[in-house]
Amino acid sequence: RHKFWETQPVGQFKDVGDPSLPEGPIEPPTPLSEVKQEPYNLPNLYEWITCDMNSEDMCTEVYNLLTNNYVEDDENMFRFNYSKEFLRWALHPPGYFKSWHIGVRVKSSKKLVAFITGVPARIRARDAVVNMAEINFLCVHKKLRSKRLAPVMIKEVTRRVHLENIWQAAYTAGVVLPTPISTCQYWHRSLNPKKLIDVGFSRLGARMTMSRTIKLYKLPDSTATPGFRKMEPHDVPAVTRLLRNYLSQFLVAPDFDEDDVEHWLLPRDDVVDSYLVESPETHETTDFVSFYTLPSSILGNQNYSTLKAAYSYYNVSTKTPLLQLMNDTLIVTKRKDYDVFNALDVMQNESFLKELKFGPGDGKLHYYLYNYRINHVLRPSELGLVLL
Ligand code: YNC
Ligand code: MG
Repeated sequence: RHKFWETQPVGQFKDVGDPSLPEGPIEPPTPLSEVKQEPYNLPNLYEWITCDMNSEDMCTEVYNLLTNNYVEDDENMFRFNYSKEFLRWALHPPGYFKSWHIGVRVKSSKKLVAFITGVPARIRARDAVVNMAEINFLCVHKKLRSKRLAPVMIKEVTRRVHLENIWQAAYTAGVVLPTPISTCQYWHRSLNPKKLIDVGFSRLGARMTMSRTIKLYKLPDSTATPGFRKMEPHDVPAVTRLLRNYLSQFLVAPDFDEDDVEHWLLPRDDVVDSYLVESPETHETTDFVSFYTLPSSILGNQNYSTLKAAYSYYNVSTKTPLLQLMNDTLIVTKRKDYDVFNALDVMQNESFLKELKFGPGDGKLHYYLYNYRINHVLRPSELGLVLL
């Protein structure tokens, strides 16, 4: 059934729920000298390239490939439209390897037709902190689909990850593969319901008028929590402490140090935003929220071309109730003119989704680990990881 995935060191369907299998690496590392030194073969018309995302031209080529060929919803109404600035951020964390940013070109025309990336991350599974690659942005041009190019892309990124002496990976996908460590769901909070209905993202509820719907989703103009403010560079140590402590409760979560927090969480315009609560009395940092910006192209609508979406990232509440923090976050995103706020049901997100008028999306997001077995399927609330 899965001609490629059956050959890979991943949990197989026949093994799901077998408690006799040990947790941890499925295969031991091989000596680096035994890792294949040459790239995998591509069909003759194509060639591998390593993408320098600091080059404006390269970044534009990748941006164009993804803008036209990356992930769509089931009804092909929307397609992710990651910005160039976002791609640069996502691909340049501390210790990144340029060799893990992989493209495929047509030899004759030099046209970029496929892409896959990895970035290094320390991910904790129960008590073990494991050096992993986070694999993302796998994309094959629409005209080259179903030709078994994806398995070659995956084997090549795996080879290049192995060359850095890293043997595990984490990734998410909308499709079911062998085998998810967890299956999560997106929830959507309308900020601009009229536009969302006009473009077919949402539908007018039964017995609802447009004006009642607009009223239902209305938000106050200003945030409610005293001391709620944007994160600044000097906050990195306090946020790192807060986040490390918070993430320690989940079964699978990133192991962030200060350099990671500086990269992944310091605000960057239209890429990632973070806010925290600094207690007006003690000046302690007690709570934290963050979201990233990922617009979607609206396919074939006369009036609108992009949907501006914010995605919940990492949130921590110790003093301010999470519900209130997230309501303040909705207020911030509404003020910044986002159309919708999206959140997965991971971590403690379930505790605010319904109350804050999020509705469940269709389609699931499956989380996977490569060459690492977890012995039971995690509930989304046991997962402390958000991939971009
Ligand atoms: C997918 N999303 O099952 P079997 S997510 C992994 N992730 O293999 P072909 C996928 N595998 O079942 P196409 C996959 N989608 O026969 C399909 N597959 O064993 C498997 N879409 O290959 C599939 N981006 O080339 C099958 O399929 C085999 O031409 C079929 O290409 C697939 O980034 C794709 O959704 C997704 O661009 C490239 O459809 C194409 O259809 C496309 O004939 C739109 O492939 C964009 C899209 C995927 C977003 C993502 C995470 C990717 C993770 C990859 C796995 C990483 C493993 C760890 C590696 C490092 C290890 C270390 C150490
Ligand atoms: Mg293909």
